[in-house]
Amino acid sequence: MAVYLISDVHGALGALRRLLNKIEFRHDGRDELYLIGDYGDWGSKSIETFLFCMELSESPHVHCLMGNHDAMFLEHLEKNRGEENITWLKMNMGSKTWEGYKKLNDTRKASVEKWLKSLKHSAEISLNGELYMAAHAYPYFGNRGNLGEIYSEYSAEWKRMRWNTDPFLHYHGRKKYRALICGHTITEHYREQAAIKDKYGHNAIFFGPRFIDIDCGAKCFEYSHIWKREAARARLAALRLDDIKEFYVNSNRG
Ligand SMILES: [Mn+2]
Repeated sequence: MAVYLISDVHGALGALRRLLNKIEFRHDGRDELYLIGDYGDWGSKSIETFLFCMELSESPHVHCLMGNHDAMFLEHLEKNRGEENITWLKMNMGSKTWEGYKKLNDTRKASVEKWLKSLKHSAEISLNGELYMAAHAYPYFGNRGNLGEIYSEYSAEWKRMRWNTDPFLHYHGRKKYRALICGHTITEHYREQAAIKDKYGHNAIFFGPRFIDIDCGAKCFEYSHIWKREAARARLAALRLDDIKEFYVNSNRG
């Protein structure tokens, strides 16, 4: 058995398919897959990625978590239907997801909404006597001392970590988890903060003190000359938790 984690596909469906082939994911129950949020927005195949992941997660061995982009999509469906939610549609590139969604028939629309509502914010992974937590971003425990007072649950959950953050610092049971596996922040961010040398010449999985960030910037498509450098570094990554093996596919063409 092997446990794989992938995050922040952001509409790069071709890359996701290539990555699943590369890791030779076995759908027969011998492997487990955690997709830890942000399925759409940015990439051209946004709604298609949602539908693909929905279908994958019909298997009891595929577990999908909620990302901040998925939460914005759901919020738009629940509260802003028919109105412009500029934060999601424009600032977070949600318009592609929304345009794709509007073209679906009513049954599919309902199943997407139902699926979004069903997504959990975190999962526990037990492997070889160790316990890990998977969450899209910062885990929120509701008892985080000062942080719990300062931030609402919503903003605490989507908070960004720094390279030397212990995400379990304020958690009563901090000995419980070996590490958090998350996405949400493109790992180049930490590399620059921590002045870490470029391991591969492209974005790579970042290993923090008690967290592993696997968002390697698959959302960075070459929209313009401004994004050229980011697109060249963009990868979709998978982490095999059993032996901490890293897998990458180039994602800059979607
Ligand atoms: Mn993201």
